[in-house]
Amino acid sequence: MTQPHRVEVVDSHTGGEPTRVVLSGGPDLGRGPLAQRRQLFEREWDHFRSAIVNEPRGSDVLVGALLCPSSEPGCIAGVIFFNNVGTLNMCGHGMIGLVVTLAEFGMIQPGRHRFETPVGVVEAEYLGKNRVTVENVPSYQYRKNVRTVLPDGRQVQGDIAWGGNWFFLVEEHGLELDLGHVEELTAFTWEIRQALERQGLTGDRGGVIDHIELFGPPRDARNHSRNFVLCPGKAYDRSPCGTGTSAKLACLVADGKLRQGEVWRQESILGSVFEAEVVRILEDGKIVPRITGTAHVTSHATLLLDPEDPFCWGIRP
Ligand code: PYC
Repeated sequence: MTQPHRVEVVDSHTGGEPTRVVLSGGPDLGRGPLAQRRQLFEREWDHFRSAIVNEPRGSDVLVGALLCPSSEPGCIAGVIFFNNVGTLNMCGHGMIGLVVTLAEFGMIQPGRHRFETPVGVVEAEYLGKNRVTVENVPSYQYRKNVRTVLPDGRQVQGDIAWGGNWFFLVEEHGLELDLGHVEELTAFTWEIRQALERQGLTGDRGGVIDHIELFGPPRDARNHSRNFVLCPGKAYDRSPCGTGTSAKLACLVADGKLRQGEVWRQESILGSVFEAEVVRILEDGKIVPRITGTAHVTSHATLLLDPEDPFCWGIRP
């Protein structure tokens, strides 16, 4: 009998959205820029991705974080985030979950730490008491007031923006953003996602718009807005979405609705909150967003990957 391969993971959630950090037992992707190692991970290790986050060990909503050595000077680690259908460019809630995990296991102290991601270096500050501020990659509004047409002829207007992933941000939709309407919200945003693809609408340089974000009034008067975010594999983000909030800030600044240093409190569909602000506006007009949120560790486990198990590599479509 072969021994199962052992993978040490720590699970956490950030405002309700789960992250599973692979501490050991992950593939060795070598050295070199993380963007290249991400491609190798996608090409050769997709079965591992699926084993970690998909059923029967995980679920559609889980985001994985593979810790790697960094190739960038000054970074303490590299991280490749992944989900039920592939890898992510960046992940804000995942970065908050990762930092709280590393702090809880004594691997970092309160203070600032830099991480390499496939789309740039991200600085995170562990503030103590489960709180983390993430200074995300430069974010920008790419196109404003873009119309897409759904199969029933309805037109939906939104902005295309980058916040570490590509987003389509919609203000006018007439839907209630609450948990009682998740099925309707998922169906609507999935239709938008497919319509964008059919019409060849993308981010800069053909970037696939794989996150759809709806906005509405907050439930809590201390907040500025509530959102519903559809993720690439059709799960919705339980947190306010760090990269989505970064994209939102970029649009607010581009539209003259938010200034550098002003705080934007983004509420999720669950009511959990990210506090966000623009810390710098770069010469090319891109913004540097800062997102603060809270994560809690929920488990520390050893996953057993037994190749004789017919579902060892997860349930994949
Ligand atoms: O927080 O950036 C984020 C995120 C992306 C997908 C799920 N969460």
